[in-house]
Amino acid sequence: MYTLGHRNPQGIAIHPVTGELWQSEHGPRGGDEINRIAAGANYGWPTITYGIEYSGQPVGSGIQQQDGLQQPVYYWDPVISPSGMTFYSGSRVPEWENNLFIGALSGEHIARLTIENNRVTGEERLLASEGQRFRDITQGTDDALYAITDAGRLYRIDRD
Ligand SMILES: [Ca+2]
Repeated sequence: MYTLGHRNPQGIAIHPVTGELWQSEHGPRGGDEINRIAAGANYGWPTITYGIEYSGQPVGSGIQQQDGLQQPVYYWDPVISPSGMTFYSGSRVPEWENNLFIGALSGEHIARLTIENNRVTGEERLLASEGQRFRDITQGTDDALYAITDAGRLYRIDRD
């Protein structure tokens, strides 16, 4: 086993500069996470979470932090249901360099996260007007991004 304490992992991607593994997962209500993965670490579920049960009750003892358990890099409240994700390492859109792009299912958009020193410094929502559940996203050999939806659509995304 490499890591533990994940709830509902959905996406995985390698940071183009650090080479580290990043991961998305669905939390309970208010607890969707992005995590930076380190071998042997425990990511906390079900002991710590920023979410609550869908019934409105706390999860376990309702704590968000505990020694020895990893904090997420980022979490969403309200949730967006993050799914597949990729870092951008292309040259077509320079301002996207090393940003993290994540498909959102219930959120129905592509989340673009800017990251500095392993912390999220900004979030933009792309294609939010499309009304699509975005399932996965990857970078093409043309340095555009390609995203697929549960409805069977494929989107090509760039900033031309
Ligand atoms: Ca966690």
